[in-house]
Order: sequence, then C-alpha cells, then structure tokens
Amino acid sequence: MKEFLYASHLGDLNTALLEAAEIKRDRYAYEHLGHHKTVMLVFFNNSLRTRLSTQKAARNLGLDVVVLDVNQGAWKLETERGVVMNGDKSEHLLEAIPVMTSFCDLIGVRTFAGLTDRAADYEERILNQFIKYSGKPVFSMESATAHPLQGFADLITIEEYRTSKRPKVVLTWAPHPKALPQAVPNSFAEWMRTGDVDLVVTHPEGYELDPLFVGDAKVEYDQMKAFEGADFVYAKNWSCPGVTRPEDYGKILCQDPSWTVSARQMAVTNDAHFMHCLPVRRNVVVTDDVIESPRSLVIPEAANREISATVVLKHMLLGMK
Ligand code: AN0
Ligand code: CP
Repeated sequence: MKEFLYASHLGDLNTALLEAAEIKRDRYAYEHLGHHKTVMLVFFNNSLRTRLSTQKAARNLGLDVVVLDVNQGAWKLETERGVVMNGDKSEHLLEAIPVMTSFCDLIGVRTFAGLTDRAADYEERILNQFIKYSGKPVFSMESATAHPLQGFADLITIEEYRTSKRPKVVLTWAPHPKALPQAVPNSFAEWMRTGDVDLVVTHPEGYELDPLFVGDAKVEYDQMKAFEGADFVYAKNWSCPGVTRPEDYGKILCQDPSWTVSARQMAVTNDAHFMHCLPVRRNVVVTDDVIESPRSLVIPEAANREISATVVLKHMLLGMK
C-alpha cells in the first residue's frame, strides 16, 4: 500500500478486521517490520488522539517516529505554486516536502479543509502534493475530505459491540459553534458502507454529504424518525458540503439546539450505543448524561485508533518490502 486515504486502499475490509482483532490480542506481533525504518508525522492542525495513537502504533511495529508540528517552530509554509512569496511565508511546500522525506521512509499528514474553496479541498491539493513530491508512502491522519484512520477505528468498534447480524447505524449531524470539515462524516459513511450495517444519515436540509462517500445511504431529515430502533448513534457536526448549493460550501446553515443528542432522542433507539470521534463539545453536540452513560463508546472507540493505525502502518511496511 503506497497511499492511504480511502477505505478501498486497505483492500478487503473483512481481512483487515481480522488483522485488527489479531493486533488487539498481540500489539507487538509485527515488531520486526519497522526495524531501522522511520515514520514522520506532519501536523498542519491540532490533534490529541491521532498524535498519540499513531506514535503508539508506530512503536508497536518497531518504527522510529519523528513528529513535526508545522505551525510550531517550523517556517510558515506556502502551499500554492506561482505565489510571489514576499509575505509572511518563508518556505514553499515544494522544497519542504522532499526535505522532510529525506529523513523518513513513510509519512503521515494531517491537514484540514480550508472550507472556502470546495474544489481545492475535494481535490486534496495538500495531501496530493505530499503523494506527488515525497516519493515515499503517504497516509492521511485526516485530510481535507477524509479521516480514514478514524473510519477504520469506528468500523472496528462497531464490529466489537454489535449484537445483531445487521445493526442499524445512524450518523447524525449535531450543532457546533465553529465551521468544521466533512472529513469525519465522509469517512464514517464510506467505511460503514463496506460493513454489514443498515446506515441511515440524518441532518437538516442543505447538509447533504458528497455521494462519493455516502453513496445511496438512506437520508432522513427527521432526526427522531432516524433514531427509531437504532443500535448505534454516531454524532458529528459538519459544515455545509456544498453538494446542493456550491455557494454555501463551508458555511454554518443551522445551529438548532434541538439537534443536540440527548436522552430525548436516545429514548426511541434500541438502547443504542453512542459514538463520537472526539474532541466533542458537551451540551452542544451531546448532553453530559448521554456521553457518560454506560452505552457510550467514545473511550473504547478512541482506544481503537491505536489498532487501526497499527494495521494500516503494517500494510504500508509490507508494501515497501
Ligand atoms: C475536527 C473535525 O471536525 O474534523 C477534528 C476531528 C477529529 N474537529 C475539530 O476541529 C473540533
Ligand atoms: N478523533 C481525532 O482524530 O482526534 P484528534 O483530532 O485529537 O487527533
């Protein structure tokens, strides 16, 4: 595997889930694979879980790890070609990428959507420059439009907690004071569609996700109706994907607090498990009682980020042999 951005890059996901279960039984089973190899983790944006779990996964595989926070201590980077660089940016990504990758064998990148230019975000301009100019395998640690390490961890978590053959999984939009990317819901929908689940997506009108990720999954605009009989509820805010009205891309169209996931909606589910990728704003996205309830999976879900990252890095290392 030379790049990891979409679910399809990992190959057969039933096999990947078996590999995840194997890693969970013995995290160090492939410790020899990373011997004398280095992974570089480049962060253009903040992170708690991805930063920690990917480092832990790398160490499980015997890799050396170098972490670079581009916005703390490195030179400010220009990302567009052709710009006259007489402003505050001292270095261009086109030099920075090959320099960074001189010191590693594979590279992980976190970069958020700008949320102003839909084409630039959905073309994955920053991640694709790493793929093009690094000459090394590249994996996403959340890019403009996808968060595959999260999507895989979510699939692993649902596999572990499912009690029925085909559980009902509801992806629900929830309010948020800041405009957030669509990467997490995009990947969640994409990875769920590969699993044996009945996926229902619920959001206010105007928040339709890109069919590239959501396919023909059922969309239900009535949140209470969507929650009926759900086995898993996955909450996340996202800004307008601009699918129906491109001019609204990246905007906040709704802040209706009735969409906050609370005991009122959970009462009509099949005693559903609650999930969220974290970080989460309590009492905006979800109430204290729901996130603290015994049915909440947010902590085991986050812990599974180590497992998804170990499987993905293992595939990348095997692909380099
Ligand atoms: C980010 C997002 O919504 O994409 C990261 C989530 C993993 N969330 C925030 O910036 C709050
Ligand atoms: N869920 C997730 O990716 O969290 P971080 O942004 O803290 O890495």
